[in-house]
This record gives sequence, structure tokens and C-alpha cells, in this order.
Amino acid sequence: MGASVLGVGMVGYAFMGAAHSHAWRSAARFFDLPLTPELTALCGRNRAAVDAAADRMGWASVETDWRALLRRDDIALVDVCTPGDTHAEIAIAALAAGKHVLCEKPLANSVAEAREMAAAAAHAAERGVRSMVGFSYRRVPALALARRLVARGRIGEVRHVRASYQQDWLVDPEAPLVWRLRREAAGSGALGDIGAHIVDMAQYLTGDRLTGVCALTETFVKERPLPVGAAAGGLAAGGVSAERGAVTVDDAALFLGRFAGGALASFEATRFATGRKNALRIELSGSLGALAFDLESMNELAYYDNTEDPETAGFRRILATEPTHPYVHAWWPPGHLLGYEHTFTHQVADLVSDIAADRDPTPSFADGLNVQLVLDAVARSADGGGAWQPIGSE
Ligand code: SOE
Repeated sequence: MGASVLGVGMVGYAFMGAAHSHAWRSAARFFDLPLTPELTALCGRNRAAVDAAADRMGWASVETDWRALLRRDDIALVDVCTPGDTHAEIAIAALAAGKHVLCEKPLANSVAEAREMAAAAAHAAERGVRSMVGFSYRRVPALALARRLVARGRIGEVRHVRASYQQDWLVDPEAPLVWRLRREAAGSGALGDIGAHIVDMAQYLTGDRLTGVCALTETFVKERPLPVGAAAGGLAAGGVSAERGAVTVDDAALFLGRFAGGALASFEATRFATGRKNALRIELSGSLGALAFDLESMNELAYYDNTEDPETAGFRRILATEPTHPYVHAWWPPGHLLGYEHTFTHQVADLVSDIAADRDPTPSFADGLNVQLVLDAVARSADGGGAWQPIGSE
């Protein structure tokens, strides 16, 4: 390898911590990177648990206070994999300490926090300190290909965006009240967790921005048993106690939107789509064609060419596993599929390359702020009986 080292300190070690650890371990072994990431320190409050996680995921040392990461000269980047209520404090302090930052999505739990983070990131960038928000689905090869096709005009003028993100891990009313179900920790429910992904994806694929939305949200199950032990994590279905607590976030959000360029959009983010496990689905209808994607078939992109002879026209399947497709060259021969974890490795490869090239990574904290502004408009609309809400200014 030989390239100089990029020492990483990661805060949090649950589901996202595991996915990011895999990415930090693998990126330089599959992509030619100008810097070699090193898993220098893993941070978590519970010493025994973070020791075990560091052993399991390959981190060289542990800290129990994230502020210690900022004081270490062997750490150049802080990776924030914690619940949303700690993103702003950690990321802003890390940037001020001259550390690059990768922050999981959504950027923050409020527009106010996201604004502070975006301002801190812009200020840090003047000193060559870089930051990225982890909308990792932009790095699914089929979706990066879709972006390339739209940008090249292959589907013409986009008229419709139809986006949904369907999961069903909360259909059981006895699933525990994990932190994602408490407003003070998560900021919102399905809206901020998976709705953020489809808002970012819709804006990424179209290269356009939403100007306004109207929305409905619902909390179907109003109270749940309190978790015990590991179940206090994100999706863990571990043990539950006899005590119960109130669900203080949305279980589902449905909203309509209008893009600056005139396209109309529909969005659905729900954890109650029985039988749908992780189905991020997005379809773009254009004047010259259409594209459709389903994360549960993540190596495939459906493409309709409206300029083709009607005799033979139809949606066809592009298997996005050719070496010419984004990121695929680093992996396997055509037809040998990629998975969810590869998107995190692609995210790290791009972030490390941008840092080495003194370039601002995307999606930026400003992109993350824009998503937060859309989420906030959705929440205001839902709270206001579904009235149309403009998207606030960045
Ligand atoms: C839970 O909804 C979750 O883990 C999200 O938080 C992730 O961002 C998504 O990639 C998978 O589902």
C-alpha cells in the first residue's frame, strides 16, 4: 500500500458502526487510495461494550469520551455513527479541532442544528478540513448509473419522481421502544430516518431541488415496551421490560413535492409496509424515457427508452455489474453482485480521495441541511393539517 495513513476515530458501534468499520477496513484493499485509512480508535460510553466491539470490528484502541478523539494527533478524521441528537455537538467540535468529519444521516435532528453544522463545515473547508454526510445510497452502482443517465439527458425532461422507502420492523406492536422511536434522540421517526434517504436520492438523481411539500404523518402504535440491554440500540429486537413508554415520533410519512424545474414528486416513508424489509424504490418519468430502481434488487436498474420503436419498446433490466458502471471495476466480474455494505466502502473511497485531493466531498453538510429543510417543511405541513409548505432557505 505505501500511501500515508489517515487515522480514523469512530463514535458509535451499533449497526452503522459495523457498516462503517467494514468500509474503513476494506476501501484501501479494493480501491487505489492516496491515503490508507487506519481504524485507530473506537469510542463509546460503555467501556466493556466498546472494548468488545473494537475487538470484533478491528479497532486499535478505544476511548469512552469522544472529546479524547479530538485531542489525539493520530486521528485525522472523526466518523459520527451515533443517534442524531449528538451529531451537531460532535461534528462541530471535531471540525473546530481540525478533524475531517463523516457524519451519518440525517445530518441533524433540527434545521437549527443543521445550519450550525453547515456553517462550521464551510468555515472548516477554508482550512482544508473536509466533511461529508452519509447518504450512502448515492454510491449504489445502479443509482450512480441512474444519475449519470439523467445528467446525460437519456430520459429527457423529468416530469415525475415516485419515491418510497418501505420497511416493516415496527409492525409488531410489542417491538421495543428503541431510541429511533423517541423524539429527543431521533428527532423524528420514519421521516428523518428513511424519508431523508428518498429526499436526498430524489434531489441527487434529478440534480434539482424541491421548492415545497404537503404531507401526512401517522403514529400507528402509540406506546411500546421499554427495551432492556442491547435492544436499546437502533433496530435490535432484544429483551423488553414490563414497563411501557410513549412513541413520540411518526411511524409513517406521506408527502407530495414540487421541484424547481417543474417535476412533481410523491414520497412515502414507512416502517409499517408489512413484508417490505428495506425497499427503497424510486422511479423517474421523463420525456424521453424512464428509470426505476428497488433497493431489494439493488444491482438492477430498469430503463425505458421512449425513443425506441413502439413495437419492441418496454422497460428493460440493466444489470449494473459491468466494469464501466460506477465503482464496479474494483470488485468482481460481471454478474457477481454487490451488496449494502459495498455502498459504505464506496463512500469511504470517495471521501478519502476527496480529502487527499483537497476537494469538498459530496453530499456536503449543505446538502444535508437542504434535506433537513425539506423534512422540516414536511413536519410543519403534517402538523398544519396538510397545508402546502415552502422549503426554507439554506
Ligand atoms: C433503519 O431504518 C435503517 O438502518 C436506516 O437508519 C439506514 O439509514 C438504512 O440504510 C437502513 O435502515
